[in-house]
Amino acid sequence: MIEKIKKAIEKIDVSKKPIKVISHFDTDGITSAAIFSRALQRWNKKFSLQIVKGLEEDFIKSLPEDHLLIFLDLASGSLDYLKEKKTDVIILDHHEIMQEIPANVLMVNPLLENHESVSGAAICYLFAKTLSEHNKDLATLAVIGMVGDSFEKELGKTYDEIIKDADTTVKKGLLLYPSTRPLDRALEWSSNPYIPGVTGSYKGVMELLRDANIQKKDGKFKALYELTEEEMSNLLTAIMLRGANSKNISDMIGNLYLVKFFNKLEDARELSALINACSRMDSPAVCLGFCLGNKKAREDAEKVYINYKQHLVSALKYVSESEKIAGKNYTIINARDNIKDTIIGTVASIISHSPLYTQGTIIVALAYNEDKIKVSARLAGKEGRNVREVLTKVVVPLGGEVGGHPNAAGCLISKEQEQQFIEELRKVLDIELVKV
Ligand SMILES: [Mn+2]
Repeated sequence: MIEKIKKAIEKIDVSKKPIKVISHFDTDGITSAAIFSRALQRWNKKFSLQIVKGLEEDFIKSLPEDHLLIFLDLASGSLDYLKEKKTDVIILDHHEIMQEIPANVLMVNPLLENHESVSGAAICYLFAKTLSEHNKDLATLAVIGMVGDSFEKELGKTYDEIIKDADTTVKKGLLLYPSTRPLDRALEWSSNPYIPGVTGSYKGVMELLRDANIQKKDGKFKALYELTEEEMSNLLTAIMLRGANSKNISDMIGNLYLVKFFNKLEDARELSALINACSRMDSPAVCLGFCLGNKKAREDAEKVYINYKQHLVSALKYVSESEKIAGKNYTIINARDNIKDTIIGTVASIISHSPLYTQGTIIVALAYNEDKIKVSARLAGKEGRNVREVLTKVVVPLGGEVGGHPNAAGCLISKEQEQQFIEELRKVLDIELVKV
């Protein structure tokens, strides 16, 4: 992959056109954009940057052809549209390549050359480091992108190098964040995992810590990463007894990644959650500034993060109180303008883990996005129907496309199709039920 990166560097260096960089709005995309733009800046290259939710055909059509176009953490699935552009295109991405690579596109993608799988931010980091060893300070952002896209489960050589470059402390423990803050606060705010009776209840937190035999020291609780092995194991047992997310023990144990950020020890998962939150609250510029070490952006980002958590809580409250369309094995929640399209997927995920829905229930949630509707489908529990297939059956005849996985999928439909979509969806869900 380094050979391809060198080609990209050469192409950027000789190009006479101004550079336009386009990146994805999730944590991996934002950290990719931060690494890449800092590297270009240090290289004295002029560029503009845009953060997008996705690549629609019309958007690609509107991109200027008198620019060199560079895509980060997306575009591997949009090659047929990019083929039509009368300009050079460079893609640094890790998603599946859906069409043939056109002549005007230089693709840097680990899937293309049997490279270990890495996130977009890791590819951008390799680009930056190949440009100059001085860019090694950007490795921390690549670690945040890694946990943002959940790449930390099986790490290969590239990540060993990145983790070392970032001076990361890796510690085995309970996957609860932020692991660097007093335990009582981390537990009270924990939505992933959601711990029944504990999340959102300080009284519940105190009972849990008492059961785990963890006491205050010098007036405050230790942070998770400071716990002894015995304390960690007691805490895990106490959480399991409360039926958290009905996840099994192995899912709740993993590596904590502690990095230095703004000269403080921080949990990479918490930084990832904060960046993700800002972007979803329509403040991508704030989290980009945060990633680049801007103090004012940091203050703003923390405010937006609190706002996001409150927004999520009220969205969950809305769902619990609103009228739903319920069938035997499914629930459809049409939130319209009551929940932001950018968090509807998160809301659907959280409720699919809640004990209110039995294993195998399909949850479909809809939220408006201007003249479109964002649809998110989730399967409660681990076994049941393939929700991507269910959505595909409904959406393809309406002219849409479905992305995702068998247990979590989504799509975009137009607002005019709202009623038709819901009717067709109910038909498909009811018919599927008869078959079962
Ligand atoms: Mn990514």
